[in-house]
Amino acid sequence: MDDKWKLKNFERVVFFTGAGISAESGVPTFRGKGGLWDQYKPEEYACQEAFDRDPQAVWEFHDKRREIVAGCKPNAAHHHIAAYEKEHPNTVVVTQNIDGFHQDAGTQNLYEMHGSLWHVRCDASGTKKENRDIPFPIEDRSPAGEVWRPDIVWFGDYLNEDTIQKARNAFHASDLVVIVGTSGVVWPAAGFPLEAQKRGATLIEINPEESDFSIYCDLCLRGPATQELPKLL
Ligand code: BV8
Repeated sequence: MDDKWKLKNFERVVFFTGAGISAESGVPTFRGKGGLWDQYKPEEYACQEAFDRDPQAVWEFHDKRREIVAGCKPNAAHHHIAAYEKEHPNTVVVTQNIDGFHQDAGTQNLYEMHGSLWHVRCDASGTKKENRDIPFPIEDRSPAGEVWRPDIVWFGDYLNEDTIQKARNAFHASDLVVIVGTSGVVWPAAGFPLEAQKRGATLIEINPEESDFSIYCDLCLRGPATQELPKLL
């Protein structure tokens, strides 16, 4: 690989990550073989209507995901990114993942575009809190007497405005976006790397397979994140 792609040639790097960066930790991705959406329909287990209809079933699905994630840990790719940020404090990580592995690996400048498996919220009382119980104590009620909802951005949910704005500013200020382990099919998150490119940023993709980003990328490293990421360091 040409030396020009190495991170040392860039000033302001954004890592944009999806489920693929946690695949080598043992956490299932969404699409592709064995993907989560193969076994569970998001409209039945991961959307506001399903939660309003049957909060118990939605929490059982998310308890299963908590159990899987709790049995896994960040892999070398998460740790490489956290170590790079220690040396280069203006690095930003924008993730679509909800597993918390970037924080566990030590990443500080992080935006979780789709929320967190370890936070719950009540829209009626406008409150949110961290909770790591497995199973989630669904009998606990919020200050408004409601069942706490996973603080996750489901299909049809609006993303958090403040998070979007801060993430967008980071993309617009970047000169390199490293896209790690995402199919690029979910919007509006998928649009951000392209906005960065329009403003002159270089796009590098790390993914064993083609994604919706591939045709836009300046470089595609076709392999697993733990193998390909070190090539940029
Ligand atoms: C919204 C919850 C406003 C979290 C998820 C514009 C155009 C088209 C559609 C829309 C649009 N705007 C809105 C929509 C609708 C919708 C959408 O994007 N639909 C798509 C599917 C067409 N978007 C929304 O609803 C968003 N809300 O826009 O609000 C609004 C409101 C109402 C009406 C209109 C607009 C909310 C989107 C958030 C949805 N939440 N999940 C969770 O449960 O985890 S989606 C889910 O997909 C996850 O969040 C996940 O993060 C996201 C993206 O998936 P990936 O991370 O990319 O994972 P995937 O499995 O797809 O790919 C893994 C990749 O890794 C693969 O490429 C694989 O090859 C690679 N890989 C595998 N192993 C490795 C690897 N890579 C590296 N190393 C490895 N070892």
